[in-house]
Amino acid sequence: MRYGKFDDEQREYVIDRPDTPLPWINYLGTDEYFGIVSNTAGGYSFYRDAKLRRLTRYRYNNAPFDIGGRYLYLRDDASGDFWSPSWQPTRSTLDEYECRHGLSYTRIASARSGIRAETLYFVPLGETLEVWRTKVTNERDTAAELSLFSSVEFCLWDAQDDATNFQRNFNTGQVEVVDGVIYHKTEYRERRDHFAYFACSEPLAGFDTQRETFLGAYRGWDQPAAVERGAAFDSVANGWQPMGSHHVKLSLAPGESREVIFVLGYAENPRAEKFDPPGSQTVNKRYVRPVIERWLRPETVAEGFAKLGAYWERLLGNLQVTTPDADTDRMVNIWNAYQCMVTFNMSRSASFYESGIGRGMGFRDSNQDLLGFVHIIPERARERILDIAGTQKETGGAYHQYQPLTKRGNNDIGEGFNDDPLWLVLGVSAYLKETGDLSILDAPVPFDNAPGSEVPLYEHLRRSVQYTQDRLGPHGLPLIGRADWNDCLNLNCFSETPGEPFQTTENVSGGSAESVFIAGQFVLAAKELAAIAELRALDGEAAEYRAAAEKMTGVILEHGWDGAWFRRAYDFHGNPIGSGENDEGQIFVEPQGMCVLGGVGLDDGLAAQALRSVADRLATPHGIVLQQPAYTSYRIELGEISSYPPGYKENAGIFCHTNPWIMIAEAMVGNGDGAFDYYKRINPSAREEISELHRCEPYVYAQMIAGKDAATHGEAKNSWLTGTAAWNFVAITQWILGIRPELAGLRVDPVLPGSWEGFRATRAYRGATYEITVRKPAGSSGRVAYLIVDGERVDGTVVPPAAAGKVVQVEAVVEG
Ligand code: BGC
Ligand code: IFM
Repeated sequence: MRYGKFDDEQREYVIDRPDTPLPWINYLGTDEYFGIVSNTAGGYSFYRDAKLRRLTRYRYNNAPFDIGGRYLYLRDDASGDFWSPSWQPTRSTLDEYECRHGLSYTRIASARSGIRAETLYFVPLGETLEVWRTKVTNERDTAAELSLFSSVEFCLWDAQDDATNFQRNFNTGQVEVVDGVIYHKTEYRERRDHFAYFACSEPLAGFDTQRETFLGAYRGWDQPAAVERGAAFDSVANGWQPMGSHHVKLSLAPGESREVIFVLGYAENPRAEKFDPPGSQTVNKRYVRPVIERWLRPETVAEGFAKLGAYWERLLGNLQVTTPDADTDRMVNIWNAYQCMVTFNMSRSASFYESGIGRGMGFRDSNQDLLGFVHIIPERARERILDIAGTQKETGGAYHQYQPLTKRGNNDIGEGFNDDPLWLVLGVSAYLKETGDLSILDAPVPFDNAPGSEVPLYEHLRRSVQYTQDRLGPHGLPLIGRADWNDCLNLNCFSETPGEPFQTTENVSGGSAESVFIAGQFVLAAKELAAIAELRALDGEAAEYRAAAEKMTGVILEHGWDGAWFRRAYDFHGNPIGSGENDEGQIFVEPQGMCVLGGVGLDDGLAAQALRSVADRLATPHGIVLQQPAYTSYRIELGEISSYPPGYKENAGIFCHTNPWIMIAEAMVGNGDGAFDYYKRINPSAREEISELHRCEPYVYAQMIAGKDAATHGEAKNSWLTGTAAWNFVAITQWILGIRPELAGLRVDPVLPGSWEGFRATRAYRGATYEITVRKPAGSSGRVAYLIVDGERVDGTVVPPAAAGKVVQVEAVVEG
């Protein structure tokens, strides 16, 4: 069953009923000011940092699940009937409803008893504000006297403190209302810097800024007293819960429409003025009034919205494909690319499953996200790499996560995830392959953001690899530390006295447990770094990295191969994990993917054998589960993985992030049908028909789909902020479609499903545009025999970089 449809032409997903199985969300903002918006206008906004600069309040895990947002109320002043045009929060019956989630904007339209309302929400490029443009139309044949109320609940900036520190926060809230603009100025007393504003284009009949006055005691957002009685209270908040609501009266003749614009924004005083003697506690409106006035004008809004459209047109234009498969086309051309950009902006901080206070940027996560957006915004990828690398420690270790505003590690999560440093090598390598910009390697980058500690970025890469080499365990495999990619595989949670649980922070990251996954990742990263070293004419160093990769390959084959698949790890006591010797958790997906990506087992058939084991033991119609058999009870020596019930998350859920590793591995062994089959199993668009089971948005990937051991097999969770986005993008575009940037140029080496007769693509690459046509006889599973580049036959599959501005015609010919 579907809850809407794709409108590929408009690049929108159109939701046609408000009661989706879960809130189906979208993101507003592209730069510094961001918002999350659900299909019923739920969600919140923040400036740069979802934890430290939260503009509006949102209570997660509520009942209903999604309550709190950018709500409007319409009231028929003749009858007293009122409703929410976005359905929530009144949930009154709507005669019509449609939500269109587009690229950084959302449009919610509805009609009830002859009154139509359509609201467009977006954040203009380069501004720190959001616009709500509402058009109300009277479709009756009689005049309508209406009231329109807006509402937002302000968050007192630090979202974590806001949600917990009530003894203080019930006293600090302050607002100011001047000329119809509501200023939220909590914290302004002490800092004189940031504040929020909420403005409306129409003359006001009234306003409210105190939540309990607006709602009325013991009432919720579904029944605000001001709306019910048809008149605001003009309340001014002193403490408690500052909010913003405008009351506008609309008299509409039959057929008449009126456009009302609301602007919610964030402002900072120029730095010099923050330190002026406070004098007045009145917010400094000098800078912000002109901005407000400009954005309350319909022409500014129309122009701003058009610019946003052009921005996305440009970004997505960097890669467009036409294949025989509609699910592939819309994910590659629109939604998967868009999701990659959202992960660039959000990392793992703010979604409907990430509260915006738990995590910020992830060293591991953001480096992987890069793989999905580097071709879209290479200049910002460069900045991001330098930003991430600047948090690395001298040891090569890294803060696992850090706050974007402070660049400091958050939640005391320091080093110890021993895969972290290697992702930097893979991120930088992807950047170099895309851009050819070797200068980044010489960019000075500090350690732990300490001034004066700068070394060239290249040195950070060396330390990343050295970090693994300095931490090898009893079998010569890399020590896992607290965990590797699989956060929940905590193999150093040993028990000193058998049978008695014993766990401290120190021994979680110390200890002798080893990871075959990191070994595979090391082989991959060391080879990539060797190629980079060669570009710097450091041939001796390159040879050392290649030798290290080869040596680690040997260790994997000796201690990491279980007979028919790669083992996962060795625990603290030296017992294998992910082995036929285990009663549960005999085979894990991650090392099958990462070892093959590193090239291990490609020459001797072991890779193909590992992939057969994946197909036999881990694949389900909904995707590939993380491991089997699932752990049926908690095991201290394995840690968090076994805390999940079977079939969920890392305990044998379909952890979608890992699936593209297998797609890539299948492509590497030349199995196009297998790779594409796995791709389709988790492609959200291909799952649209089963939305009642899948439950999450059909336009973006979710982190997890419940595995075969779960009662809800096939149900997705944790949509949007997941490395799944980047890796699926890499799998489909670079390995299945085979358009793969390399240091030497753009490789075109597809591994396609047998039934395809080819495809077409336009790819921007290092300033030139490549018009690519792949021709293949149906039924063949062959590879490209040769390329024709601008009419000339080229042997091999690499197109050398062309001069910037050139349009290059590439034809790739697969023979039968
Ligand atoms: C989750 C993991 C996640 C980790 C992050 C765990 O509780 O289950 O999926 O990666 O937290 O630290
Ligand atoms: O690798 C992690 C990621 O960093 C956060 N989400 C879960 C993954 C697997 O544990």
